[in-house]
Amino acid sequence: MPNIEGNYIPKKGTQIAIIASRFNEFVVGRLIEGAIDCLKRHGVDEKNIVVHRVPGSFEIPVAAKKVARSGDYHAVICLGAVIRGDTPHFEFVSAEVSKGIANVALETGTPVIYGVLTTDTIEQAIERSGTKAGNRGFTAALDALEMINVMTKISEVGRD
Ligand code: INI
Repeated sequence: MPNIEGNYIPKKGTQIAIIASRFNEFVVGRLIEGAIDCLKRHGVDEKNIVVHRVPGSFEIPVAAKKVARSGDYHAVICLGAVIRGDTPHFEFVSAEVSKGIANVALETGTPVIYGVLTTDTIEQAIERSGTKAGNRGFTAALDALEMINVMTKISEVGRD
């Protein structure tokens, strides 16, 4: 029984959209850098990476949906940082962005990657945006490359 699994090797001309919130810019800016660094180092042409900025994580799904529906991109990488404060706002924003991104992926069939940090503290967010716990932007970009490849392979099964 053959296994189907993706690699991280993009085809020439691979087009990637990044949707990133401005809220918590000091964290999200590092996530964007990590994602672009990963994509370029795996062979994606920088001119084929388009960064779209939205106000906060709550706005990511609607922008991701429009971009995914355009058919112009092979994957959409969503980047944001929702950091718990003293109000229930954290719960609402984090629930909506995660449900929203999942819905966009399912509705459009496009790989839409969840690279939104949801942390209790600013320190945890900093740790996950390029310091001691890695950079979630970089790994979200890896997830995008893998999903593009595996979705292509799934489409190709049985065609020859
Ligand atoms: N947006 C975030 O991306 N992260 C947060 O931590 C956050 N908090 O905690 O308030 C946040 N709020 C803004 C929200 O995403 C919307 O932009 C705003 O409510 C307008 O719809």
